[in-house]
Amino acid sequence: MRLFRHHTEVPAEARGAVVAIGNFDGVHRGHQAVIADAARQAHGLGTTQAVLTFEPHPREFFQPAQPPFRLTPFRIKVRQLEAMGVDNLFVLPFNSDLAAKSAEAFVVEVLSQGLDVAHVVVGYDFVFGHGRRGNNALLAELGRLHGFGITTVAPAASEGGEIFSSTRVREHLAAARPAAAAELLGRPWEIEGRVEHGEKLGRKLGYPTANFVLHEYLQPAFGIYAIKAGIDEGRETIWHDGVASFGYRPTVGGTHLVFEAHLFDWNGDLYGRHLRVAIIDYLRPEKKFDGLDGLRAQIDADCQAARRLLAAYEGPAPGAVARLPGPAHPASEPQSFYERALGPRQPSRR
Ligand code: RBF
Ligand code: MG
Repeated sequence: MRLFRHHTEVPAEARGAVVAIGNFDGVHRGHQAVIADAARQAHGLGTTQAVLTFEPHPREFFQPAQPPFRLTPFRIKVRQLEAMGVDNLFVLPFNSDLAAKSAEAFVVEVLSQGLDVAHVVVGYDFVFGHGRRGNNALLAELGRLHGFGITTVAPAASEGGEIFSSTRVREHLAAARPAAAAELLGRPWEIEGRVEHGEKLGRKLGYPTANFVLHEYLQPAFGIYAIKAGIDEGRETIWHDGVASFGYRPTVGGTHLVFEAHLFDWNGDLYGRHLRVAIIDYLRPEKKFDGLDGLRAQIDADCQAARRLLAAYEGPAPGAVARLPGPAHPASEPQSFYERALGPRQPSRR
């Protein structure tokens, strides 16, 4: 996959693609259907497929003060799309220039002149252009004018009858329903990052934890979770069962929010390592105990409960990727644009 951060001077081999457009936060099963449709049509037309998205998320641009809400921060989204087998990814900077572009200017300058799109695929609720005034009907009309077609992918629902939607996934996570979120995403929701130094109190408790800063990630419900933690081992991610706590740690008089994970059957030092934490199940809200003994006994019970739940888990695998239809796409060349732009690729294929 090649990553472009601009829509001008696009090389000939990346022009004329079938392009899926959207914010695609979460890259959930609805997004996957839109992108797969683009891949299928590209294959039929004998051209490349591409994804066009925006960074920051337009909502982050318009409402910078609102609490973090991202399901997939930029590099996580890039990795997911690359693992699916996307040919070309256009990530346009969402700035005042882009925000000021009318729907018509967006179609002419970006889609027609910039990318010379063969066809565009969008979700049913796609809106674009200044003031969000462009919708699918306008896109189709402008497409006719500029010589490309539009496919609007209808809303699709999970086996449980729930429409795939980023907002729905966020609601599930905020309401302590990680399994429901995973059903919409097609994989458990993940947080990943570099492990920070903690207070070392966990070690005294007998439960050393790896601490994370969530940065722009959505904050899930406070409480205790059963997790699978992914450690990068060369080209592979190895998943270990564990538990995590997200909250203020009232028992130890915590003053700030901490996300910390304890891995079963692991006794190495995780500090400074890159860790993925797939959130599988919710165990309970956090509580204030009278002392460390009460807390330790509760954590013992949490670990037992988590081991049972994780052993019986039958939902989508952590890090699951829905490969796109069509010809198999080679992984990026070493030192690709992707790696130059984002740093070394994290191995992600299962
Ligand atoms: N801290 C609390 O104050 N209340 C809790 O209910 C609580 N539950 C936890 C459950 C697990 C499985 C883990 C790993 C930690 C929990 N903690 C809780 C956080 C604990 O206080 C913390 O790990 C140590 O203070 C070290 O940072
Ligand atoms: Mg810790």
